[in-house]
Amino acid sequence: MSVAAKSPQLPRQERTAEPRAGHPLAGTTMTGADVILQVLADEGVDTVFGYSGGAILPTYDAVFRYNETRPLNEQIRLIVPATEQGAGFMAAGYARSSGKVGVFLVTSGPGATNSLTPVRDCQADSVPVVLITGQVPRSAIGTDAFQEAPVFNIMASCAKQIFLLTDESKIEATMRSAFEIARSGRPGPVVVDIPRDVQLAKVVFQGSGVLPMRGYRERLHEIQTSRLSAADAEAFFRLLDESNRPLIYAGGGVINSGAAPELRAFAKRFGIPVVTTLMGIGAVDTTDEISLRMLGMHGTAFANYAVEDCDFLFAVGSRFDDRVAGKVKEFAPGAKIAHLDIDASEIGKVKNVDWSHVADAKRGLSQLLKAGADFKKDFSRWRAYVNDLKVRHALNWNRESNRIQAEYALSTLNEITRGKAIVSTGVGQHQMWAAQYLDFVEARTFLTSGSMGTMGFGLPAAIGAQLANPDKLVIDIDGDGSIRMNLGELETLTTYDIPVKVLLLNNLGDGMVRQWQDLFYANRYSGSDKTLHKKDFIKAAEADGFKFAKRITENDQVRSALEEFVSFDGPAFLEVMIDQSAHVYPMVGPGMGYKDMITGKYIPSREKKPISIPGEPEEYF
Ligand SMILES: Cc1ncc(C[n+]2csc(CCOP(=O)(O)OP(=O)(O)O)c2C)c(N)n1
Ligand SMILES: [Mg+2]
Repeated sequence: MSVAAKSPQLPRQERTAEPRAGHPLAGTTMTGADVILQVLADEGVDTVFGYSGGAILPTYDAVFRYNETRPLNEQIRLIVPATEQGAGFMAAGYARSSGKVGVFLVTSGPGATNSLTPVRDCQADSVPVVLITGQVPRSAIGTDAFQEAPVFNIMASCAKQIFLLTDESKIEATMRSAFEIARSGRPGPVVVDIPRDVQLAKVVFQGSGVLPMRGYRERLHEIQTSRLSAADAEAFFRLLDESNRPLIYAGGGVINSGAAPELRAFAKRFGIPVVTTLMGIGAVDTTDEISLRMLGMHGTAFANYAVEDCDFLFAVGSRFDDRVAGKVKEFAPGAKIAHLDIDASEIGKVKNVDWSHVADAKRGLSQLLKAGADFKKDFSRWRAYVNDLKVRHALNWNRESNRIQAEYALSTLNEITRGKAIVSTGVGQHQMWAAQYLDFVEARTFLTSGSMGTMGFGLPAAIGAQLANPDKLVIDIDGDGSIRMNLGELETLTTYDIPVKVLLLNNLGDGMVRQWQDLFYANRYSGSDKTLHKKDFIKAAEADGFKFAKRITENDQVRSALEEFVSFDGPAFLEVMIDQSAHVYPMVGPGMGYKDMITGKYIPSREKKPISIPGEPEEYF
């Protein structure tokens, strides 16, 4: 019998990650695998995503035994995906939507290598996860043993930290430290590689203790206690005072540090409009007047014009990446720049700045709010100006076509969900349209693979998010190419009866690739057209046990189908056949400045631009 709860929606006990004084099990002798489980329990883990195999079997057995003696609401729920990549993205979706550390547990060799993509994805987007990989026994390491892979070497270049646990007496401290490292500072993935015989070894459980890691903790302490000097505070408010057109550019760091309330308070207090990165979506309520939505390659025209026009740009938890500042010299050309970030190595990495402060966004913004208590300057003319930009250059699409436009489907969905749903996405046009057309009232409600841009992220991430948020509406907005990559996870949804809603925007191909081929490769659709592909997604969903699986092809079906889909009690699958030839606009071409942004046919541009982007594209995706 599986220990995976058939009904994962049962209320879970609130678990805390507080270190315990006098652990009840301290002094007990147990196997390494039991120690792993006990640390997971102590860390407040309620769900583990994972796939079993020889080298991790002792730990899977420990999961079974741990749960066997406990009531359902105290068990560590085990969710078995179709592939380890799925498990990793489920853990990531769990972590991104809840702020808690996501955990996945896989076997050696192929289990570990299948986990690499989510590990790199979590590192690139600063997502806290712990991956436990089984390894071949110590005596076999380096012999090309069955299912051996050099996990340490592979993961070392992709994870925030990797441990190869060769000493059973360090299992407990290493596991606790893995959680500490994953969630502290700039969050990220930590991999613990544990040989099979180490899992089986007997050790005495201590009930507390972490690895020394002096340097790491000292750096952390410095950041956690960093002060904003009077001189730095004064310099910041001098820049703000000299400015007439200030703008906040908020990134994923705001979400990660739980600083959305502080950012909102800061923006309101000083009356400064906010643009966010893809990762920063939800840092401010997108329906708020202060929000100019997303900037960058497919940002709103009004956000990008505001960046062009601002004279002071305050970057918070954002890093001037190439999807935002494709042409660094031309990014925010007229602005003085201030940068608040937890990671000192991000300051000045891409763009020289006039002011900087290393702190987590929550702390840094609180410090600035306090320091600026007496600051007074009226930016209402600038706000009126950007509000005008919003009206003049509003998002818009082809409303004449009789083919369904993704923008129409998403706007209609937005009218139904009103920014309250948790949304995950694949990667491609549908991802950008979701970022543009959906509202997000709260932080941690838009889950997307930002930096890596990993197709296949959406479906497993939605599963993880739903398990972390059983009472919320969770929607995976996916593309036909992206969903194919982890289509096996449809069955995971129905197996565990997880009520995720899967909205497939099917344009019969890799739309974003096609868009670039239209713009830069003279419409040569090399490898991107899937018109002749045979997949019947509805049959696939039905075969996997979906009770709601529908396809729509006409505009007049959109609203009622979406309403039915969203309110369906249980997993639901809706395929919307959308216009294959549509492009995402606005678009700032790769390596281009915002002044070269093209807004397409339906969004008014303030400059006359050629319809296509001249110059050689760079291979970015
Ligand atoms: C794993 C992976 N392989 C390749 C790519 C390159 N890529 C970016 S978008 C895209 C097309 C995505 O197609 P689909 O999911 O159907 O989304 P659409 O653009 O059609 O909305 C591709 C192939 C990627 N981002 N990730
Ligand atoms: Mg597609």
